[in-house]
Amino acid sequence: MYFQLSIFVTVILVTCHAQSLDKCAAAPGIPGTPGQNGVPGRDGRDGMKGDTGVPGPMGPPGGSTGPPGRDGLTGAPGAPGVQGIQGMKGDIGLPGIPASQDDELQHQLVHMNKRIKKLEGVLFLDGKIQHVEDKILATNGKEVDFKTSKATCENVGGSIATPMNAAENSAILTILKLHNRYAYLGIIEGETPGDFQDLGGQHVNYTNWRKNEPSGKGKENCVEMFTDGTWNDKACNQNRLTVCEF
Ligand SMILES: [Ca+2]
Repeated sequence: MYFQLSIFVTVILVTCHAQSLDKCAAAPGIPGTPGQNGVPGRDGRDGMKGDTGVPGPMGPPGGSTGPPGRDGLTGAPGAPGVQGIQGMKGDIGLPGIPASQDDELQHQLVHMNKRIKKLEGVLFLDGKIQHVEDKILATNGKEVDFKTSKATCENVGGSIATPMNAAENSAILTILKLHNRYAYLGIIEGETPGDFQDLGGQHVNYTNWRKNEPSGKGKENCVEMFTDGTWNDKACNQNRLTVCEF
């Protein structure tokens, strides 16, 4: 081995010696042995804070109870409770003063009556009402059939005008003359032709038929008043002035 290496070096030297020094390339040396490891470097600076890790698995049973959690959200209102039992009747109060001896009450009643009379006077002056004894008669000025006229009066707490005597007949007549219209009365024919009754089913004692009336013989079941105050039996589907009594 050593012999071969010597020959190789000799050949190189001879070859190089025979040429110009400028063109003679140096031969690579033999690699040295590896150096020893240096001492460890210093620790670097702390890195940035990492993200929160996922929760770990539940631990084994046997640990102590943790502190109470925070209150939850307010729940929806519950259903109404059942009605309670009615309470016992209370004691009777002390007796009051009889109305006739209550000066304050009597004073108020007198004042109210005067006030109502004044209002009636205002309405009467304008032809809005007629009053006879305890009845007040009024019209809305509209002409409708008997059924509608009857309902109109009942809807306002009255009833269709029904004269019980000559004075009431005259009061209704006053309204008819003011409007120059006929009106149905609160009188209808019963099951027996010629038997006319008030709306309560009672046979009427007072009547004021025109000559030769009633003439319908069961065919004209309503009663109208003419503008002279006389009556005529008539079909119920005509349009007549609504006159109510209260
Ligand atoms: Ca008739």
